[in-house]
Amino acid sequence: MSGNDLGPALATDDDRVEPAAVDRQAGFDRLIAADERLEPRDWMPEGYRKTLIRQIAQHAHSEIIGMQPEGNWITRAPSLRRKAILMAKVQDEAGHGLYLYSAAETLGVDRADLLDLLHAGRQKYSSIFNYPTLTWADIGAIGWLVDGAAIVNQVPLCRCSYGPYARAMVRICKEESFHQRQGFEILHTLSHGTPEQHEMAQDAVDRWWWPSLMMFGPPDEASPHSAQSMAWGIKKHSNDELRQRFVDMTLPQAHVLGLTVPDQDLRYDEESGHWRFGPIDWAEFHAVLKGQGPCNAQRMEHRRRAHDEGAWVREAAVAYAEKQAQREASGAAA
Ligand code: BYC
Repeated sequence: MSGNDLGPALATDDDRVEPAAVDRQAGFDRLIAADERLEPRDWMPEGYRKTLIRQIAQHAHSEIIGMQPEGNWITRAPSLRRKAILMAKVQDEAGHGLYLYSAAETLGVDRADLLDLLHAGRQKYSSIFNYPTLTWADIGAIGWLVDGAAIVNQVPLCRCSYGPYARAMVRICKEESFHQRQGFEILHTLSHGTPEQHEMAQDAVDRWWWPSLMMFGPPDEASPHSAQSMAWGIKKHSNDELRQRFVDMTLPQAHVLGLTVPDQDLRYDEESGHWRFGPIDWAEFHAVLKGQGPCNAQRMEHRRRAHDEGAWVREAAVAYAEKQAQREASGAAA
């Protein structure tokens, strides 16, 4: 007897699952095509979820490791005003880490596990934080260049396809704008101060310029994740596009500061309206990613130690939450 003799084939379990999966994928594709936001309750492909966890976790790790180079200058800030501002900025970075770990947790991961991955060297943080802060002017250069690069990279993320990440970025970007201005103001003061102060500002910019350009990631042709992340609306622009936008935005500001950037090949291209810059040392970038930057070992050692020393705070928080839950349960029972 042939199958046809039985009339329409009976639906199997597989047949029933198949249309639902197709519908879910189609729903996801529609949201992405319409440039709408996905929320944690929405179905999403596993690759999309994993990509977001990778990027948001790396971003969160960068925020908390990023507290170290600046924290290095809190006790040595040149005035009470500068100290208060720097402390507020470093606290903001901790807050950014918290929003981002919370955003990652909406994807079904635990913050504690993400931190374990960072400490085991299995998740990355931004290359930029593996450089030392040698003088007070470095605090200005970080604010102006590093936070400036962060803004250019992160403003488009406010419109990314995953709602919790996009919303976290809105607040982070507002705070980053203030950070960038305070860095600019530090450098402006130094640059227009004594010749020694000017020299110190120039030296800091010379050291932070190229690492800031590397923050945007490898060139487009060597960026394995960009194409898929852009198709999913996680990234809105390519690494090279954002790097160019940063250079175009920053060079007029360097002029106002009275400082230069260390690039012999730099020239303004009238036709395109863009600043053309010289080759980036990608060997240095890859070495830093492999753990061979000037401060990788120090940053990780400090982070692990801070984590271990904070164990009692986490234990106390858990004990307190358990006590509250017990009180509520016994209150409800009474
Ligand atoms: N450093 O295919 P690609 C801040 C990795 S916080 C280290 O282009 P993707 C601040 C990349 O992860 C600043 N690793 O990747 C805080 C990937 O490795 P895996 C942090 C880098 O994800 C405190 C591989 O290279 N900002 O501003 O499409 C104080 C291939 O790259 C870097 C964010 O995290 C790097 N620079 O694009 C002050 C923003 N670049 O995962 C300031 C959010 C690339 O395959 N993240 N890699 O092992 C992004 O926008 C994107 O993840 C990136 C990279 C543009 C960074």
